Amino acid sequence: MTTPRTVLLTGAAGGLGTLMRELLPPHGYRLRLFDQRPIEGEPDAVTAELADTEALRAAMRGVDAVVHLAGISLEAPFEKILRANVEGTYHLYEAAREAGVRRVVFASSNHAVGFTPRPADGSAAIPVGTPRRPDTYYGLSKGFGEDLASLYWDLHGIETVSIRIGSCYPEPTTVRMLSLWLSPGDCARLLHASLSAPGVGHTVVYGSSANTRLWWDLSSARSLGYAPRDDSEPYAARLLAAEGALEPGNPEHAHLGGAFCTDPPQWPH
Ligand code: NAI
Ligand code: 15L
Repeated sequence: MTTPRTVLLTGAAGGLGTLMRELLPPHGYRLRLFDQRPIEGEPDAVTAELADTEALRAAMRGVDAVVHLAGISLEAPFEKILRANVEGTYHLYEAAREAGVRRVVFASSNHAVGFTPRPADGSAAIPVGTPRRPDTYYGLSKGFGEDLASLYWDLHGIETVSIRIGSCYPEPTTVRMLSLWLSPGDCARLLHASLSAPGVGHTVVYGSSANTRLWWDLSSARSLGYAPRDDSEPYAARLLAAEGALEPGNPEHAHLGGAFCTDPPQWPH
């Protein structure tokens, strides 16, 4: 597959979408933007819900690949998750199939495996093949997205890289994030690798920077050509002084998904 040039970026108005609108074009991509919310200063952006199949079909025309970030990104009532993340991702893949788009990058999440016990210091990193243990309906919907991607590869030959993103923000803001942080620059590098690597079929990868305190195995991401440049360690002393170390007896610290396993943050809308 040649490197795609025109990429449909769904969820372009969101936190990650806003960062990637700036950081993906330098890797050689022209972006078509899609979100249910309008984007200031972007008159050509498509403002529509994923449920609007006509708008999705139109947005997909002439596109080489899709980066699918749109959806509910926290916990929400099951019916809302069903509409945005389950049905919405299905509509996205159907529109891609109809338009002949051959590559999707799907924003999965650490919450697809959120109830996986946090590895103790010095123990082996969590492999990408670890059984899914969703911590929320939100995490469950990410597992569905991964399986949908697998189905569309086997049935229709659409390739997907499903990235189980850790925490992608300009800086890590909690001790947990020291292990899961994906810097925005590394996120753009991982998206580029996922868009341009040949023959990915359906590949699941973990998405984080080269953190000293990494909990999971980045080898499947590296096999796509991803070479992370950042490490959360420079933030460690300040965050540990403010919060203290993670405690094995604290339920919020016991699993990969952190507070999503105990008191998940709710989608506000
Ligand atoms: P966000 O909540 O800031 O952005 C999501 C965007 O999707 C919003 O602009 C929203 O308007 C749009 N959206 C939601 N439902 C929609 C629908 N039905 N139709 C059209 N647009 C819809 O989330 P963020 O942080 O930017 O995350 C982007 C993606 O990455 C999400 O899928 C999230 O689950 C995933 N992710 C993000 C992580 C992070 O650290 N930011 C970690 C793991 C996964
Ligand atoms: C996610 O999947 C969420 O979308 C994001 O808001 C963060 O909470 C992130 O996981 C995390 O686990 O830090």
